[in-house]
Amino acid sequence: MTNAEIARVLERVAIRLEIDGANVFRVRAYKEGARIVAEHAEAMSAIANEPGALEAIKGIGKDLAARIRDLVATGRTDVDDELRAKIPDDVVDFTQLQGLGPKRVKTLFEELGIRDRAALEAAAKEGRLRDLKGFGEKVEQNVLKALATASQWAGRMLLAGAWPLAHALAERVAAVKGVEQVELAGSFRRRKETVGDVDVLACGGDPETVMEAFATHESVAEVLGRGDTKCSVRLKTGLQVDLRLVPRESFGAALMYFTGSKEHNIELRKLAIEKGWSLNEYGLTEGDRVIASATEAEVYAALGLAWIPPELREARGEIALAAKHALPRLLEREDLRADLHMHTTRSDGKHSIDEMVEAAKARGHEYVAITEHSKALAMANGFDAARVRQSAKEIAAARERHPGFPILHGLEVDILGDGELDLDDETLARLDWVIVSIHSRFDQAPEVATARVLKAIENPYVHAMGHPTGRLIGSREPVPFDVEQVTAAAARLGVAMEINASPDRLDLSDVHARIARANGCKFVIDTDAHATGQLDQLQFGVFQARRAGLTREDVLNALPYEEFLAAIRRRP
Ligand code: DGT
Ligand code: CA
Ligand code: CA
Ligand code: ZN
Repeated sequence: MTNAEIARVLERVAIRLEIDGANVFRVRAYKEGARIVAEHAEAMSAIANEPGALEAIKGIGKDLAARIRDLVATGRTDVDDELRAKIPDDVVDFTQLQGLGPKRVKTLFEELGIRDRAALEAAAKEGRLRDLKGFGEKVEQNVLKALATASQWAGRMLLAGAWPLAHALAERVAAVKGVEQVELAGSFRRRKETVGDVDVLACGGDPETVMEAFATHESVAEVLGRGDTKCSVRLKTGLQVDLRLVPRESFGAALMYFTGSKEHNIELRKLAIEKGWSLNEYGLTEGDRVIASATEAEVYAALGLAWIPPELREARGEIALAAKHALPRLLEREDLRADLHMHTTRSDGKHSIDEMVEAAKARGHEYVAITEHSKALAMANGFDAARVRQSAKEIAAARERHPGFPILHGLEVDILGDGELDLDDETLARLDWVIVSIHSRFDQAPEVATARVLKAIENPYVHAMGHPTGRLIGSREPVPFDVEQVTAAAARLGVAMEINASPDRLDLSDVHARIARANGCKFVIDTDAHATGQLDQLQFGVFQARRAGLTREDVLNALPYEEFLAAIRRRP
């Protein structure tokens, strides 16, 4: 088992323990253990047999170490087996639904005996949730909404979740003797925020050996089908992966076809037909004559088009731009010089200012902003005015320890329900970098939400809007404010829109960011990291930016520090 797989088991044990009413310390130990394993650099499987090696990791005690050894050795552990026999998978998944934490799920499970999604939906529709202790009519409605949202995403996985699995399988195939090319195609290559399945293409090598290497990878749970040119597997995480072996002379055409999107392919095929040709996964042809097939660039060129980056292949006008050779030069990870949204132990982060700064430097950043929460998020130790004054001293001290590396004193200030900000202007004026975010009242009517956000960004001390719509992929719909109106106002006011790189946020979405760009907004792409490892997630924000057609010029944290300071919103 990989660290991610072990972490997932521990995480689900923690949730089941909580539903089961176990001691809070035990629950916390498993939760912490899951996080530590997920973020640990060495593979658990590599060190499990070294006496004392697991126990030596901070946060892993004797009990957890034994569980991890079980998982490494057999893929199972008895505490998990026992809890699974008691509490079904669906019930664990309920805790991911907006408005249902382990406490409420425990009530549903114990009082109503709800064991699966259908039963939950039925109970909510029949009005049987509202009278439960700690529920009410609002929670009941939210459960119905959350179920609808979740079913829309059912069967899909976050790109970031599929990322290590897909790469591991591709590497395994690439290592087979004779294999010449391997590419991850489909929505994965288009860097869509979620993927239905992963499509791997390869050429070269002995088909039997290639398929065998793929089908026997340790992450595979089940082989769904296997032939000479195609093999489909389901991984232990539930993700389906298809491998196709294609002829080397038509690898480019196959890569284009299986990268999609389907809508993009259809437009391309129309273009080919207009020229009296045909286009499929084997090539661009005129009768028996092959016009182009070996590389994507050749096929696009033969159609009179510039090569189109996969992130743009969604039939959103990219073909017309490619015909005029006017595609945007999309942003790249290397263009970013800073991360301007991160938390430390001072609010709800896991690492200190120094640890975050060092980690940011190690990732090549030239400056950062430290942005704790404001007081409305009491559970996250949000800052009040006095705490901001003290924070200024802490940041000044940190600057002394990191000469030549600018640290902006920032804050992520809550937008209250009525559009007021959580802190007064005098306090905001002390900060170098003010992000405003919505962390409450996600269920307002569109007009109310629009007025709320407009009021918030009118405040002259605001520099950027953090995870603007508040959506959580698979569990929470965006706050329904009018994106056209808000982004037009933001552009006029000089308030940047964030593309939050956290894999389950990716907020603004590609579609919303396109609207914002068309309205003239500037952007920041930030991780919102709550731990050093999460600073690596910046790439997922870059992918989303590319899908929105953003260039370096659109993004404030692509600027060198001095230019960044000159470009952010002017204050009174
Ligand atoms: P997914 O897996 O739902 O996240 O999305 P995709 O885009 O990866 O879709 P998938 O896996 O069904 O197929 C991979 C690519 O193969 C797709 O992007 C385009 C191509 N493709 C599949 N079916 C068709 C089709 O019926 N017509 C055309 N033109 N292309 C197709
Ligand atoms: Ca796919
Ligand atoms: Ca597929
Ligand atoms: Zn944040």
